[in-house]
Amino acid sequence: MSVTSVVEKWVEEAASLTRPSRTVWCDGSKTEYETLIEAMLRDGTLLALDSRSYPNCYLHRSHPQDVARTEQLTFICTRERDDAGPTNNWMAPADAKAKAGQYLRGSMRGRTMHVIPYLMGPAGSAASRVGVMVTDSEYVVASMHIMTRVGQVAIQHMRGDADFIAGLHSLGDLSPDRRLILQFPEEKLVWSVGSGYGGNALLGKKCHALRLASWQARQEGWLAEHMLIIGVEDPEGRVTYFGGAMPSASGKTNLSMVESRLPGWRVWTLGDDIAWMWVDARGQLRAMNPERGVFGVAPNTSPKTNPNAIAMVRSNTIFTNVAVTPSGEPWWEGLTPEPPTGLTDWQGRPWQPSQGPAAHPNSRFTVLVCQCPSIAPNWEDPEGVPISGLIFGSRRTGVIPLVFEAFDWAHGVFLGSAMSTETTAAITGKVGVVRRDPMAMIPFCGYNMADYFAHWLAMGPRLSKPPRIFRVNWFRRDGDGKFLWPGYGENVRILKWMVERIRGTARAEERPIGWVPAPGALDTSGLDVPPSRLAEALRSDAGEWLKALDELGEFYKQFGPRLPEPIARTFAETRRRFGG
Ligand code: OXD
Ligand code: MN
Repeated sequence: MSVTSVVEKWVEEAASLTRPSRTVWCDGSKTEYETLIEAMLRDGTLLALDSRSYPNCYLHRSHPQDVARTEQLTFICTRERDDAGPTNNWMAPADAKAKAGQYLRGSMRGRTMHVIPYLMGPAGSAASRVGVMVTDSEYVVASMHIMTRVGQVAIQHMRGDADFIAGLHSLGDLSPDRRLILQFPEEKLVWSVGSGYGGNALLGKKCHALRLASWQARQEGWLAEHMLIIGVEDPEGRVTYFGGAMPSASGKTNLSMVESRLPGWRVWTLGDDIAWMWVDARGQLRAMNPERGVFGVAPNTSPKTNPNAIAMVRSNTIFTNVAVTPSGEPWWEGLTPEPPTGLTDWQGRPWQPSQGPAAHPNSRFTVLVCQCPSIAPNWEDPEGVPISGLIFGSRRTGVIPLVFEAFDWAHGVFLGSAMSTETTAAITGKVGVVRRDPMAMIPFCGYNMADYFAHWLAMGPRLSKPPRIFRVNWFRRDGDGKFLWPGYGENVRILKWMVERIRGTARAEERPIGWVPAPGALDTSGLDVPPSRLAEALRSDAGEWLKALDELGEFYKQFGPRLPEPIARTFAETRRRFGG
């Protein structure tokens, strides 16, 4: 493989720190993938699943203390603390390297260091970016094959000798006590040690395509977002494209491949987790998915909640931490109404229902996105797709209505900045605790969040027709704890209203929080949701909102004068509209 001298030098430096016994350059070929799989089947890193019902599917069991992203061990390492901002963990670059250097020194002794040149984004796109990561984990190499475009194609897209994000990954001893996920945006560098799991270890994903890309995007005038990309097709065949930000494990993958319950309407999948967006020469916002695969949450994925995902994972899939049936099929909670008998749990032990879930709540599938039956034919268009609407969604039992629309771009940015959500198993820590998560980017914004809001605001005037911004909450419950809205395939009804708003045909009522569907404006034909229940799902209660705004005000305080004035102003206006 021909690479630039800067890449070579960096790989040599990584090797002199970690001391592998050999270095292998990955070419991204099918043969390479198959050789890795064979090696992992031999040493027990992977187990083959039933080859008739799940051809070329494998199970990986991670270390029981390494099952989710560890945000408390994730740092932004900028020279100035304020550049990381109050919502990120920060470490001075020299201190971070000294600390992680202890864990990385000699960590690959007796092992192979794989060098993975990878491309984020489709071949031929000016928006695609290159990374070169090294790792001592075969599981990571195989996963990177699925999640990114590996090999010479990456090197070909470098715009200069040093135009790449460098990523150093080593499993270390997998102990959380010696684990660090370090981003150095000023050096275009990631160091990750002590974890082999998902977003901690597949460096193209959260570390590169979100944390470092968001930093680069700010410098270069584009956006790197924790967003799905979908195309919504109406019965006349017209497609409207949306980006949608939702926190981890909050239905983003489900919405990205939703099977429509409305006759004549369909949803095309372009991406399920990350969107890179830019303004084209005509002032149109465009988006592309930098990833090539899906690293999706398995529990609660079923033929009812996400039939396309179920079809997608029937072949060529690496499952992580799911349970297995006696015939060697993967299983997780929610896949079937009742668990099959004789399950082996995610740690390889015979499972009893009294022992808690058989699959880990953050168990995953890793698979090429093009295997999804709803994949859009143009999902790899180098020019991206034109975005007409942006959706901010979070998981809230109360307060936040099912759907409403921002008054304008700045108000939409305010709504994004105001997002809070109930935590899930995608990160270690307590599940179900409300935390602030602006634009679903709290774990992924690589710089000061106040500057991030300012960057979003500054995009507005550059757009000739700014996308409409919508806020959704599928998770609102009634007084008995029951969901007010059926969700899943029925969410297409909400998408239809959005498309009609964009076209100027859907009716809405003005409320203090924005435009809410007018009675009868949401298509509920054939759906058993009485108008009173829908009204309850769409309600915004002044008392609840004023309390929520007080909490938001506390959150904003930490940014001091760095909080952009339009955000502070919109916040004050919203309070006033509620009579506060
Ligand atoms: C993910 C996450 O894996 O957000 O996508 O945790
Ligand atoms: Mn995600």
